[in-house]
Amino acid sequence: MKIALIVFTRNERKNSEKTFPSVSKKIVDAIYVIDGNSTDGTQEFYKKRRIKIFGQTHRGVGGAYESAFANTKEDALIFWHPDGNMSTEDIKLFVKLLREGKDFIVASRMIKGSFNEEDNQLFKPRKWFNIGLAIVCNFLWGRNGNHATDVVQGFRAITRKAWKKMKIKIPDAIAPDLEEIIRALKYNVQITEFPTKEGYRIHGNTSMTSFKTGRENLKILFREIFS
Ligand SMILES: Nc1nc2c(ncn2[C@@H]2O[C@H](COP(=O)(O)OP(=O)(O)OP(=O)(O)O)[C@@H](O)[C@H]2O)c(=O)[nH]1
Ligand SMILES: [Mg+2]
Repeated sequence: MKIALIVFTRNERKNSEKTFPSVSKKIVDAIYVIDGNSTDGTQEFYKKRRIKIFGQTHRGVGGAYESAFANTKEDALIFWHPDGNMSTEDIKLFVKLLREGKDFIVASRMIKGSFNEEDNQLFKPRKWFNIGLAIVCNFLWGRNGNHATDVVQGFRAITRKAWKKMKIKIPDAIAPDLEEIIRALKYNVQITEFPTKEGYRIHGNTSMTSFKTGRENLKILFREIFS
């Protein structure tokens, strides 16, 4: 089985300088960047390191997923963001689980042994919203023990075979992570989770406000309920 690491970037040069050096290059067969028109030298950073970069035809992070599956040939893709949120150590765990035959793996920030960026706060609106989404999804579509605890986490690995089963042509620009989880539950793609410790974004701001992302996640949820 060939495995590729996919790095999603939009203006992540400064963060990439800090996080990318600790990615172990030998444990995957290839590394690709899907870049959403960065203007801060992100592309130059990866070009210098001989990493192949692809653009995207469709908008947002959803467009980045589409581009990743359309432009690569590897049997499984591990998705990683260089902004500081995602541990580089955990990439090894994804590789191990893929080699064991798992189809869809998520690094959960919601289970024992994990850490969510809001865990140090008393009020955790994003976390609570995500817990609510997970409860609804598992209730509506969880079958044969298949379920997810972190339905909006982008740190995940998906095999090409599973991707085809999920029947997503062009993923939603803003809420593709939830969309993929729902389709996996609907079409019986087994989800495997392990606990991860979420880091804080190092430089820059999120490309999506919580409100906008929350609203889009609800839109996807209702679309999937009524389709
Ligand atoms: N290819 C591509 N990457 C994107 C796009 N928008 C955001 N990204 C990248 O996707 C990853 C996730 O976006 P973030 O802005 O970090 O979203 P987030 O993790 O919810 O927000 P933070 O909590 O601020 O980290 C980052 O590595 C971004 O650089 C896009 O349109 N295309
Ligand atoms: Mg992030």
